Amino acid sequence: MFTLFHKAKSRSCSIVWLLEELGVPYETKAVTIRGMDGSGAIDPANPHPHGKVPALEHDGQRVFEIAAITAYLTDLYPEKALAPVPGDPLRGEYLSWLAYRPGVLEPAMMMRRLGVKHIYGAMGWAPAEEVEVFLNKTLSERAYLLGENFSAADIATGGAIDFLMKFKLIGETPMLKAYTESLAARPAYQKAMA
Ligand SMILES: N[C@@H](CCC(=O)N[C@@H](CS)C(=O)NCC(=O)O)C(=O)O
Repeated sequence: MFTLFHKAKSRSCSIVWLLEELGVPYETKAVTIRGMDGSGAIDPANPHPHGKVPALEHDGQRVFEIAAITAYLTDLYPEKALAPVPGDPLRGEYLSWLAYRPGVLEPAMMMRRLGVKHIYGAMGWAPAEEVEVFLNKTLSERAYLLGENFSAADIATGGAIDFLMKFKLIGETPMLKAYTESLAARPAYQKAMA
């Protein structure tokens, strides 16, 4: 059994969506998180070291960070075909897209919103406009991040594009809109967001 430490309308919805796509049994434990103004405190019931969501417990293991949880779960269920297995020619691309969300996409968009000047070489991500060009070009060439088939990369990083667009943190283009609409049409997405 998986226990997901979760908060509605937060990033942990990505993992609810993934668990629904996998169709495996899980339970959610609602936790509280600190507010954007710094109010509140780390919920002691949450195993995440910084009191964030999502965090997952499974067989005595603690897994935190969406990218890590996504890789952990898809590795456990290769037969669900939501991710290329080690040795598959798309494996490297898959892992790259998992890392892209927290390592490039989110910081680039957040820093732009906060008005922080991009510093090449110092910052570990590309400027927001360059990230937008790359994502639009990628999705003009293929239906999903890995090609013509949906994968868990579309949940982790595609889900972030969806989330960033809702909050107007990333430019809405016909390409990104069509892509996120195709994700939102999935029954597992709808169940998770409800
Ligand atoms: N890098 C983390 C981000 C997790 C995260 O920041 N979650 C937010 C909710 S959307 C949170 O828990 N915020 C509370 C806090 O920062 O204390 C991941 O990808 O899992």
